[in-house]
Formats: sequence, structure tokens, C-alpha cells
Amino acid sequence: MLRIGIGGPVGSGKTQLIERLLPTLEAAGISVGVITNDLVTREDAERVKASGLISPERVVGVETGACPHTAIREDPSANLEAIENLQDACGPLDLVLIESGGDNLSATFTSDLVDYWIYVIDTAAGDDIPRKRGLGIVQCDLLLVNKTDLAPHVGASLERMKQDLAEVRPQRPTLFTDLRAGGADDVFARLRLDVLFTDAPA
Ligand SMILES: Nc1nc2c(ncn2[C@@H]2O[C@H](COP(=O)(O)OP(=O)(O)O)[C@@H](O)[C@H]2O)c(=O)[nH]1
Ligand SMILES: [Mg+2]
Repeated sequence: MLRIGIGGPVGSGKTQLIERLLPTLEAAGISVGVITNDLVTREDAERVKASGLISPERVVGVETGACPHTAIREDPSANLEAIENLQDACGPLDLVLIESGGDNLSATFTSDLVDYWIYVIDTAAGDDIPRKRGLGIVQCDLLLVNKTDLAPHVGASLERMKQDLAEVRPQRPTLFTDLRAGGADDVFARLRLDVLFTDAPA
């Protein structure tokens, strides 16, 4: 079973990414579980459960308490337990998506918890974000710059972000997405290339 982490600041589009990926994963015959981390609620889990995109029993919400990054880095035990429970209840699973509670730009996932991780930022947070070289942006396996549709409205230059990211993470992939209007086909294509070896058509 493959474990993919999804991190990034609050509101960047992490849950939206999951909602966009689920139909594509299902169409590809990939058996999926979802774990969300929220500070003191299970908001995101409830939202995904209610989406109709996945059987509700395949979605688990973890309450992380004070520091969201602790649950994905220093002490992932609550998430590891949630994965085990999901596997017992709904397995065998091919893939578990683990959404981190939104946190600062330095949040990273431990390899004890995930095999691969995606970091999501958005253009509305400013086009100088890549240059700040947060650990999430520099170290993630796949970076998404989401909300490209908002860039013109907030004066963010996608060109500048592209150039900065080529410098900040020269060897690693970045995708620009509009997850509200568009699907996540290019994200799925990238995952297929990097970690999901399926026979699904491109
Ligand atoms: N305009 C626009 N809004 C988006 C996009 N992706 C997500 N959103 C919206 O941004 C808000 C936060 O998204 P969400 O997935 O909940 O963020 P999370 O906190 O990272 O999980 C929601 O209202 C989404 O509908 C996008 O590409 N463009
Ligand atoms: Mg969320």
C-alpha cells in the first residue's frame, strides 16, 4: 500500500485536491482511503465523507491538537494507527491519502508516515512565496502551485513563480493547477509516473 501525504498552508487547496483526485483514482481501479488532520475538529473528514466521492467508512479524521506538523513529522503515531484501522476495516487498500492540518511553510512529512508527499501553495498567498524557500516547498516530491485562476486578481506573476521554483527546486517537479474549475488529471499523471504503477489509460 502506498501512502501519499498532502501538506501546505490552510486554504491552499489540499482537500480540494483530494476531491479532484478521488474520481480519477476510482476510475483507475485504485482502492483508496483518506485521512485528514485538523487541529481540534474533523471538519475536512466530514466534508470528504459527505462529498459522495468515496464511501464514508474509508475516510478518517485525526484531531492533532496544538501543532499540526507534529502529527506528520515528530510523532506520527495517531496517523499510523488511523492507517492501520482503515486497512483493517476497508482493506486491502492500494493507496492512502493523508492530508496534513494546514501549517506554516516549514512543515514536512516524515518518511515513517508517507512514501511520497505533495505540497500545495496558492498564488493568492503571493508570488514571492517560492523565494522564501520553506522546507515544504524545497523538499516535497511534488509541488502544486494552485489557484492559478486567482493570479491576475492578486497581481501574482506565474512566470516569476516558475523562474523562482526552477532555482529553488531544480530537480523536482512542480505543477500549476486550478483545482476549483479544473480536474487533477496532470497530478494523477505525475503520480502514475512517480509512484502508482497502474495500467490505467493516461
Ligand atoms: N479560485 C480557486 N479557489 C480554489 C482553488 N482550489 C481550492 N479553492 C478554494 O479554496 C478554498 C480552500 O480550499 P481547501 O481545499 O479547503 O483548502 P485546504 O485548507 O488546503 O484543505 C475552498 O473554498 C476552495 O473551493 C482554485 O484552484 N481556485
Ligand atoms: Mg483541508
